Amino acid sequence: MQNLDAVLKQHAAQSDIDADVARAVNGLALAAASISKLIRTPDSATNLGAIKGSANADGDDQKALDVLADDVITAQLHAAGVAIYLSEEQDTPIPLHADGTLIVASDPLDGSSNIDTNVSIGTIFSIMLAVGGPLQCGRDQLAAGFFVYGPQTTLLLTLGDGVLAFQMDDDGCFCDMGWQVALPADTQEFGINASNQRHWYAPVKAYIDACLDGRDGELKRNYNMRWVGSLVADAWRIFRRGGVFLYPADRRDGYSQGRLRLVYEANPVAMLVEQAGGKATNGTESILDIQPQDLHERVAFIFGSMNEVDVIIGYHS
Ligand code: FDP
Repeated sequence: MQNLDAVLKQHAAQSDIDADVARAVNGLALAAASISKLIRTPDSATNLGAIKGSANADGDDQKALDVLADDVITAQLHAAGVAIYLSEEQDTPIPLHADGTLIVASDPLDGSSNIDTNVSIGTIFSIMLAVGGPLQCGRDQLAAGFFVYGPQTTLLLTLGDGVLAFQMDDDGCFCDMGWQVALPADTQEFGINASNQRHWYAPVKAYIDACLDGRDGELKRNYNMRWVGSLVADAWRIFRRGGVFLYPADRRDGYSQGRLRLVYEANPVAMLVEQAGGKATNGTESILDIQPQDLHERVAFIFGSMNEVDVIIGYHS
């Protein structure tokens, strides 16, 4: 059992690029410790869920904590020598160091609509080589992960060879959680925002109908449903005990490619999923094989236990 510092030290010894990756991950861990502290500190004068008045690049309302988290991450990535920062909160790439070797993409505060509700929220990140430019396939990621600010502050991390789980202690140190992160291939648990049912396209509607039919339906087994409404919280549960997550494309205006963002939400989660033995798709194509055309583009996102994702892909073909 090793804490994050030891893992990063070993990684850094492998090559110059790995050393830069280790510095970037360390910077993100420092940022996460600060964000976690901000969230936990009682301060009636600071309403972290207050709308800041402007919408972000994607048209979502920016909350005070979105902006604070983005500032903290920018500062840490600058200190870590990163070349370019891609953020959900910024319209365009932020150049940090012309001679840096890495790009870091991040959703600084995922689950913003849950800030005021004391429900788990998080920070998602993806690390790529700077030479590839901002729009790279997820397959090219060097490392990826997400922090969850919940009852525990945690980190799921892949450096390209499996997935590690850490929990932050009171000193801001990320300690190995002592479990093997491996997604069970089978599951009978799905997560989807069912209020959008009337907008879904036929494949997703048919799959969820079959789940709800339970043992009497064509899938011939009973299902349970869980939906937190924070991607990081739903993903953490799925890494822990299996399941599938669906945020599909639907007929609503602005949802023709789903809701979640490819570059800094779906790609990092998909890399973790594949590294843990699961599968991530838009229904027809592997998330990690999609070539992004735009920094803030959305993607239909389905991931989780391999065999169940294959069932959902079957409904799309
Ligand atoms: P949020 O808008 O609160 O930041 O990333 C966007 C996200 O949350 C995900 O964390 C979450 O899974 C999804 O949106 C929830 O969307 P719905 O409210 O449409 O269900």
